[in-house]
Amino acid sequence: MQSQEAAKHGAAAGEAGRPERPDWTIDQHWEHYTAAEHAVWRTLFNRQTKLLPRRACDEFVQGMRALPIGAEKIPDFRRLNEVLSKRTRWQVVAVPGLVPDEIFFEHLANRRFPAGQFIRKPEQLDYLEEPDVFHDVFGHVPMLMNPVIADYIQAYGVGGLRAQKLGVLQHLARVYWYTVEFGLLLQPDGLRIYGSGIASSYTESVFALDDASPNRLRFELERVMRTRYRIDDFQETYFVLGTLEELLELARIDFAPIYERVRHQPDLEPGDVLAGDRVISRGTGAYHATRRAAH
Ligand code: HBI
Ligand code: FE
Repeated sequence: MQSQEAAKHGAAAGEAGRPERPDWTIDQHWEHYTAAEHAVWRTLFNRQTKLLPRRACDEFVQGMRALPIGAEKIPDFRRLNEVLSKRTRWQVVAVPGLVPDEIFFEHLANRRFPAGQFIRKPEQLDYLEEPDVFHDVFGHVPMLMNPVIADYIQAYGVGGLRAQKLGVLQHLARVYWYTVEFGLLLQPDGLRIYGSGIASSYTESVFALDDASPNRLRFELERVMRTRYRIDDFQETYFVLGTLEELLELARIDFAPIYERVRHQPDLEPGDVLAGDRVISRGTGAYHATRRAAH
C-alpha cells in the first residue's frame, strides 16, 4: 500500500519535473489544444455519454447538465469555474498531472480541484494511471456541483493534511479511493455510479455495475480503511452507499480514534469478503482469477 502512494508521488515529480509555482498549478492554455486533442475528448465524451444514462447517479447527471461540458471541445476551465464557483464555491485549477500529496490536499482543503491539463493519447483511450483532463473534468467536476460531495472532498483535503502528520495516510487514501473514485450508490431504481474513476472509464462503468465478478458491499468506514486497492486494474470490490448524505457524516467525525483501532488490525486484500460484511452481491472473482492465471 505504501508503495502505491510512493509510485504515484514519484510519477508526478519525475515526469512533470520541477514545478514553476509552489502550488504546482499551470495555465490551462485552452487556446493551445490542437484539433487532434479536441478529437480525443470528443471520442471519449461521446462514448461515455451513451453509456451513463441509467448508470450514473442522478446527482452526476444533474451536475453534468448544468455545466458547460460538451462533445466538441475540451472544456475551458474559466467557463467551468463561472458555473461551479457559483454553485458550490469550488474551482478547477490546471496541473501537469499527479501532484505530491500535500499539494493535492492543500488545494482540496481550499476548494480548488487540481485537474490534469493534458489529454491522453488516442492509443490510451481505455487505460492510463495519471489523471488527465478527461478523468478530472468529466469524472469529478459534475460531482463537485453537488453540495454534499463538495463539502466531503474539502474535508478529505483537511483530513489528508492531518493524516499525513499522523502517519496514517494510507488508511484515509483508501476511503477516498472507495468513495470519490470508485463508489457506487444504491438508488431506489438500482445500483448507480458516483465514483469518478468509474464514471470516466468506458470499460469499468460496465464492469462495476453489470459484471458478475466483483463484490459489491455496503460501505463501512473501518472496513474500507483496512482494504487495499488496485490502481492498475478494475476493482475487485466496490463499496456501496445508501445515499450520498452518508458522506456528510464522514466529513464531520474525528477519524483519529478510528485510525488508532485500524492501525492494529491487519490489512484486507481487495477481494476479501468477511463474515460481518453487508453483501449486496457476492462476486465470482472470475475476472481477476483469469488475470492472475495469465501471470
Ligand atoms: N494529484 N493531480 C492529482 N490528482 C489526484 O487524484 C491525486 C494527486 N496526488 C496525490 C493523490 N491523488 C492521492 O495519492 C492522494 O489522494 C492520497
Ligand atoms: Fe480522480
